[in-house]
Amino acid sequence: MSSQTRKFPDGFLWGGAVAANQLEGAYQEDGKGLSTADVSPNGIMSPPDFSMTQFNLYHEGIDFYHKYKEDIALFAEMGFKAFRFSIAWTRIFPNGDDQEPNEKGLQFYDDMIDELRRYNIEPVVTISHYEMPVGLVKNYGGWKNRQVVHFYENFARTIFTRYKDKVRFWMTFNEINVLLHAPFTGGGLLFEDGQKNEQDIYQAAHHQFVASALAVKAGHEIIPVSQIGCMIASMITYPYSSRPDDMFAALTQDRKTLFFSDVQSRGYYPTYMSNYFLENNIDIKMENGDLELLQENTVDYIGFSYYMSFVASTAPEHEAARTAGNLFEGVKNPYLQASEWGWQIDPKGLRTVCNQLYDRYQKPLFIVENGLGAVDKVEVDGSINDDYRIEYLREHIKEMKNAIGDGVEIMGYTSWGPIDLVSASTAELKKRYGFIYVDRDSQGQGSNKRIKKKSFDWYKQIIATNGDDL
Ligand code: BGP
Repeated sequence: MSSQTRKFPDGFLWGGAVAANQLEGAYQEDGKGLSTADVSPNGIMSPPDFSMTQFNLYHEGIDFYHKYKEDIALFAEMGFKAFRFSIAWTRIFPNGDDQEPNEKGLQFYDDMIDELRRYNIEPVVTISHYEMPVGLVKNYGGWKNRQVVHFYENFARTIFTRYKDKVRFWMTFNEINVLLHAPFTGGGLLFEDGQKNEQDIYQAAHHQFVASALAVKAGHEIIPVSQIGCMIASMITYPYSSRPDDMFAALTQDRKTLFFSDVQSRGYYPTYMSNYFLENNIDIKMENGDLELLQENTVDYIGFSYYMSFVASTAPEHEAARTAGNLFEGVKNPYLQASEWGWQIDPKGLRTVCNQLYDRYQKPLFIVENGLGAVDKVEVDGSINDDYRIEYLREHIKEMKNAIGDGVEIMGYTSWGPIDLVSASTAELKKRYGFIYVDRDSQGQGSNKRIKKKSFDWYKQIIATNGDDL
């Protein structure tokens, strides 16, 4: 492949990505209401604690709410072109169904966005990232209730209108497909018997599709230059062997993910899913006009996160291993190493995913999360030598570059957690992703001081050379 085709385009959006609930803290300040993250002390895969008796690190985050100027200055020093963050719904509508937005919440993001723009950093906003007002869970039952669509649309319209001159890039829901795996975090869903119930999950998904389409419609009206994307957690699945049954199992597993981007990007329910609903007695209630709305308001780009790949096997001896390893389920891939948390490291998988998504949708891709969660050690001299993180990122960026060489259109790359923040799956600060270390532990102890890791200068150099100097 010639180096001419393997080049990052001018204007490529290099940067980092975060979520409000994982770094802001200040969970009750300036009129903010309680969000689902505020009642999830053990992370996205665990049940909530509405009594709030347990210590919850999300309440404090890394205090970005007060320290954002200092942190953004560090991102600017690295040369960030883009910064992806979410707007906490509960700062704007504390209970979700409030008549008027909370001015102080709106002002916070105004100030934060202005700070980014001062450094020419493009804000990329996720409207909903793994949280919703607890009021919408308690009083409406979360996303299985159609009324929540209206509250979300109102929230989206409010922020489009407020930030219309400052924000072009938007995303409707973070990792929308994670609703299947973490229904409380993804959809505010609770099940009486504690057992996941697909009827409620897919009904909630339909409501989110409608809400997403309404947001795309409103966003395009209010901000004609806006680009509004979907965001999926990509979970590419390999067949364990060349047995045809394994191949089909991998295809079936992939469809659980791609279903979400299929609806948001192609604008209709794929037949494989409609048939699945029929066969499993899942009855999705739709309103007149829903299908037209989905069809007419598809997303402009495909945003996705990529951390690892998965394996499907139909061999009985692998059944036992299904829950081990990766975050959700899957068989161990004998060809791959894994992170300390069992996430299987697979840079080449990123190239494959890019090709797969681009073949399928023919829309620009935006890699909005990628990174290595690891335990970092502060040396006696205060340095943090995270060579393992550099290695992980370098290999992934190389494969992203190869995908560009394959002809895939990629808009940008925002690595996950450019500054250490609270982990979504563990609710701790042990699993770190940052180029910037935060002196704070999982109990919330520490000076909160920011320290540059070795990867800080490395990433700075990547951006300065637009990915030439890998
Ligand atoms: C994604 C989420 C993020 C983030 C990341 C890393 O699924 O969108 O919110 O946290 O994964 O996961 P973790 O923090 O569990 O290591």
